[in-house]
Amino acid sequence: MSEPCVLVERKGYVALIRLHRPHVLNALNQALMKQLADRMEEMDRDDEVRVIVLTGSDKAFAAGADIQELAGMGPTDFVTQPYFVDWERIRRISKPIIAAVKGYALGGGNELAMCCDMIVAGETAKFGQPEINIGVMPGAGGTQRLTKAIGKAKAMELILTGRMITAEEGAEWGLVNRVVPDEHVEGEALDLAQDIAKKPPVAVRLAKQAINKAQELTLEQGLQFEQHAFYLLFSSEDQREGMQAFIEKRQPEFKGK
Ligand code: CO8
Repeated sequence: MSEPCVLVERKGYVALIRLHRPHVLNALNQALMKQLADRMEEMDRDDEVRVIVLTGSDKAFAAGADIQELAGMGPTDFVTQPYFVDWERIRRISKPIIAAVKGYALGGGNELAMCCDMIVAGETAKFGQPEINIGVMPGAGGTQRLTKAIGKAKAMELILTGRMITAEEGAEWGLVNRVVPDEHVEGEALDLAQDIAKKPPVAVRLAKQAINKAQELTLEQGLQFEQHAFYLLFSSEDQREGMQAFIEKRQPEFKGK
């Protein structure tokens, strides 16, 4: 069995997943990505988990793909192994995922943070796509997600120069939701997660899906998806509970049904 490079803790309805390859700044090798996708799918199926927080260490969320592993690969290895399948599994997780980033989020590390739905960053965190410096370019969504997050001009600059940006710049540019002192990153991400965990879980999952559709579909298709998801929620107990609680002037208690 491969070494555990992903650790999981439960905090009520929140699962905290920690990347754990500290000797290489959490470089993302295939074993780590498979473990991460396995754990995330388990959490996605578990009714006792409503939100996932993904974090790394103080020094690095993740410093990118494992360059030692990449250096030995040929083009067909990406197909035969297959290298990107676990990224696709993570993209399909339906519960909200919050990245809690301290230290470096570079290359595949930044791409992984961008696979998450929100990013809480420490004030000394650094984000970037430095692949250009090692003769390649982003391969796990960097050119697409970064461009959607911060726009073409800034994405060009970051990807073509490989320069890192601070958490503050990331927040100004729309990549990062919140910047907090480093020691509060995990706490802040967990508070945000606990807040979302109190909301009706089915509505949360459908809202996540609908927001992601805004990145992929035309406005007309996106509006149609949104309306169908909205109608569907009227078959849920949580819709009745939410509206009844409002009318009775009490706090709702959502069950995820
Ligand atoms: N891969 C493998 N090992 C790494 C990586 C990495 N990406 N990053 C750091 N390490 C290792 C170092 O080799 C070093 O090991 P050792 O102690 O055995 O020499 C250890 O981690 C500590 O690193 P440093 O001594 O370099 O620490 P510094 O504080 O001096 O520097 C940096 C930190 C700036 C983060 C530096 O380590 C660095 O530049 N790392 C590489 C960053 C990078 O280029 N990332 C992009 C990689 S390519 C990529 O992500 C492609 C994505 C597309 C596919 C995604 C699939 C997963």
